[in-house]
Amino acid sequence: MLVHAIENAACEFASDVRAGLTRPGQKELPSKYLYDEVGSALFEVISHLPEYGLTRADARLLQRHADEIVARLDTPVAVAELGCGNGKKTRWILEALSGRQHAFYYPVEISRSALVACERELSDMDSISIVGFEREYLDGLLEVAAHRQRNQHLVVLFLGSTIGNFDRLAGVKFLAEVRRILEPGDSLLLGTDLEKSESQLHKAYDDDIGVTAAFNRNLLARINRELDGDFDLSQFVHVARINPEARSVEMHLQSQRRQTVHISAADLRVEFQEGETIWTESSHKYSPNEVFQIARDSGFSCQAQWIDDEWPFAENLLMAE
Ligand code: AVJ
Repeated sequence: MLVHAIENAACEFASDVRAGLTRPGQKELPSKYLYDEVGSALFEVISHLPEYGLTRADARLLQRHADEIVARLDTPVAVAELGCGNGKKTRWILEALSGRQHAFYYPVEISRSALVACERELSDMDSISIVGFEREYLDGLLEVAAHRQRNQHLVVLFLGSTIGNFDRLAGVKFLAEVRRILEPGDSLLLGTDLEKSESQLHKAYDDDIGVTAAFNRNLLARINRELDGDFDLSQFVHVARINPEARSVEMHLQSQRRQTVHISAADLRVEFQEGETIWTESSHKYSPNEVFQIARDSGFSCQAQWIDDEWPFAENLLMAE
């Protein structure tokens, strides 16, 4: 059974890689594949870099305002989290909640290593029961909702500005799908990284010691490891590009010369021109007001917003209408 599931996952990775690298025009790879065991560990390091203040701002806001956030939730409430990472930031919310009630916490995470780390990190909290789901976000949330007890509310945590990986339209569509799984009175705590200067953004996504570059290039190494590829890593460099129209930062991997790459398990042979890139991730940035509009467009209303005073980042509490 387990072997079967793993084979399917490899197969999906292979078909997504094939689709992304054979597209006409801009080649691309889905950013969710950045987070294998190595990638998750590298992201953890990124979150400690002085240039990348996003994760620390998120954690600061949760620590400072946890009581106020929790006081605004209808009770009794169960907590679901989309993409829990290592679980450290979530502790503040769970601690504030555990003063009021025993609570269930349902992390939904595609990275098994992150899920295990999160469960371990939070296992000391006596009044919290943890049930993890190794699933895609919406599949996991559907299961959480199916386990819901009568008159129990749900609060969904979607932290760290993961929403920014979607382009704006797809982000609203995604939140609308989350909304459809919820009931009126449920809530969504949404972390959004805010607009900042181009130089600050550029440094955040192309740090001096090259951790973000390693994080990005690990995707090619992962293809080599898992799909029997022959990417020559010395011939691809990390590029962070500001996209002013989209108000996003894009990560690309740029081919340093004309070359051909073979990926056996995807039955694929790909040609790269000199200077051609693979687009691996977008991180959209938001204005504080825009979040209120996004909330309305997806069937929520934004009840409260907290903004960090060191790094422009907002925690937004949305209520399902
Ligand atoms: C975890 C998706 C929020 O977009 O800022 C960090 C990932 N990429 N550095 C982000 C990331 C490059 C991060 N998110």
